[in-house]
Amino acid sequence: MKLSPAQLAQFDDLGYVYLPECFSPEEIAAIRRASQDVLEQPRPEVWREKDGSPRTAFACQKYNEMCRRMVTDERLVEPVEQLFGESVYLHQFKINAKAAFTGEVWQWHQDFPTWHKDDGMPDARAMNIAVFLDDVMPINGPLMLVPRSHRAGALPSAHDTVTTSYPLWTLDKETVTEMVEHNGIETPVGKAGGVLMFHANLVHGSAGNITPYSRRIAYLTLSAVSNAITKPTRPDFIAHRDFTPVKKVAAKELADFAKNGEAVAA
Ligand SMILES: O=C(O)CCC(=O)C(=O)O
Repeated sequence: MKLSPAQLAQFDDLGYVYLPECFSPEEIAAIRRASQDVLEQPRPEVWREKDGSPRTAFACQKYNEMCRRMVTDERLVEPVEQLFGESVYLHQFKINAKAAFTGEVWQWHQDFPTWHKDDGMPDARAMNIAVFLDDVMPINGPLMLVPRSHRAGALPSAHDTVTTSYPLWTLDKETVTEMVEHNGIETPVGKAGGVLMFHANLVHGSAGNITPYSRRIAYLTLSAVSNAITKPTRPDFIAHRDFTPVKKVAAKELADFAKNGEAVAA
């Protein structure tokens, strides 16, 4: 799946592009079952909020077949290859739960500074591509993006190990205020099955979820192969060390697996 010239222009201008209805309801139902399975597992890759509810399941492509298949799906891989003009490898895969009632905040940040400072990623030639597993609404902790903020490059950040269970290089209030004064805040919302791609230097965050509606999102972080990390300090399940180019497969493969499940796997 390639981005159209209009979508490429939007990505360049705003720093993100939202693609509705990329995955069918049947596929999403199967991915949701997979996410339920991985988020419930008591393993070091599954991080929890302070109250014990799941926050993030990292590297679930290594312990769930549906997640493994998502990593190679052409709908997710091809647009990123197109933007970088080369093959990509998987830097990270995660499912963020943002659970009903208890899902906590993601502080304001850009992704690249964390990848650069913690993993030794050379350039902002990587990005998150998010698959909405639930309907993302204005009320259940949607991603909040500051459009055009990617043009500012990597902004000064501080290591926050206190606010949530997940350490992150975050932006201070003054920086966020200045960015927002110029550009505002946008919240791409939409039905489960939509896909959101955003630039590694786009300022973003999300509020807590006190609604009865969970807001699960799966994220592939794909990096240009020429941009492999050089000094990883985080565990392999957070910053992968396998820089093999992802070999994309046709969307039909995942659709068939969602339909026939174990029969196909066997
Ligand atoms: O899922 C969210 O609300 C935010 C996740 C995020 O910003 C990240 O993983 O960098």
